[in-house]
Amino acid sequence: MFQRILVANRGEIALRVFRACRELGIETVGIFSEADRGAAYLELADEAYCVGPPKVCDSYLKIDRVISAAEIGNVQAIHPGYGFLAENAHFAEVCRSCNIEFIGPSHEAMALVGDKNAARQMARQADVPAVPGSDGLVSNETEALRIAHEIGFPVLIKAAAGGGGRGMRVALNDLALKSSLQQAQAEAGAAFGNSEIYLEKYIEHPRHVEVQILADLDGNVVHLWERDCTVQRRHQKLIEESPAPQLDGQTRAAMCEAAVRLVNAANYTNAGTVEFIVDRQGRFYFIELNARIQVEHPVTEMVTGIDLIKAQIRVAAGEPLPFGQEGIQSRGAAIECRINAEDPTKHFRPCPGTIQRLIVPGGFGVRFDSHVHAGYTVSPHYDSMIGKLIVHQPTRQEAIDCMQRALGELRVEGVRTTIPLLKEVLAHSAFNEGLVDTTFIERTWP
Ligand code: MV4
Repeated sequence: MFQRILVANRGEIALRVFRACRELGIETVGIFSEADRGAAYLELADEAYCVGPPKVCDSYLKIDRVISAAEIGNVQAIHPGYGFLAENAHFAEVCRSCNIEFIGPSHEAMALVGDKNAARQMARQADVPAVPGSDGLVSNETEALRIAHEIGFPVLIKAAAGGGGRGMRVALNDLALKSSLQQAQAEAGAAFGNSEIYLEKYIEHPRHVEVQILADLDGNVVHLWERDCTVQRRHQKLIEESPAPQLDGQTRAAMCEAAVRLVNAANYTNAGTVEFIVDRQGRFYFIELNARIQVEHPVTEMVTGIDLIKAQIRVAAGEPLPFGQEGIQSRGAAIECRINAEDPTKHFRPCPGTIQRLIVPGGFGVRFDSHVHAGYTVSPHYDSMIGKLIVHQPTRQEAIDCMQRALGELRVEGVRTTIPLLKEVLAHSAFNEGLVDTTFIERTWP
């Protein structure tokens, strides 16, 4: 097992990894930018090094500085968290070349699943349902029009190097497809340095359901059931839950088994999330494989009782998974609300500033993962999430009631937050009936 781990991240996920390491008896090295110097959560690391000025491109994303901190800190492994360098295959490769374990998949598997077209091809080979669409990349108009007529409009043009909602354009007819094609290729080239695109049938008003996976270095792959992340705005998730409401047992089992097949086919190891969309007829389609631990991992931890961060560290240290598939039961219902320092009345404009007063809820089945405290200044340099409120109860209704009670207790004074909107969503009949789709927020709160 590792003696020391560097956590190449900040905020609540850095704190989450510090905590898991402390419990495993592993020392931790933190990194911080000038904007995070002195932040309270860094005190929970054994030591911490400054990697640069506030801007992420000059600090948290500077591979040479992160590696230097790892060398100075004399660590055996690096946990990347999510975002930042978590899905940067080059960073994972640099770690390996410096004899530092990267706590995540191999850089080969990361690069493979990072190519959304290659991942789609692999899904089809692994008999995982993919959205009807092109059989590989599409380069010219003629080909695109032929495929569009085969699958029917509307179609989605997707960038192979995109993902997470980036590099996607909907085309409703031939004319739109012709003009969107060039624009999509140009945008993808500019944004990702890779203008390759592919086509998919646009599944309208889908639900967004993802399956948590863990795979060790001995070829054991298990799923830890699903999370429904449909309540989101502009690809920013607001509420996540498990089990997914309105998903019948057969579909759930088929989706989880498909996720395991795909992870096996990709030779993927450590934690990952296989993302699907579900259409209104209840059919599910593979979309992409996220090669990182996700913000919403606590939802799965609550219903399965498994600490995913500890599991990641153990797998990276070469330990076999301590459980088989039959040992992973999902119990009760868990919901997570992301608490962002944003103003819902001003188009979710980020609201940096100093938290004057913080009152955190508690009680049976309530968890609050956050790095903030009274006096903490929310920086404008980083994303606006200041914490995650998670509840776990025997049933979904009790979880909703518990979340409403906990949101009622949560006080964040000094910055505007998404708490008022979250309360409204949880009170909405469509949410209570589990009948929302990915356009719910934009449609209901235009
Ligand atoms: C789709 C889709 C509908 N049809 N693909 C969004 C980001 C990435 N995770 C994949 N995503 C989607 N891919 C096809 N063929 C719907 C989504 C989608 C979505 C799209 C627009 C607005 C919000 C969305 C939220 C989740 C998924």
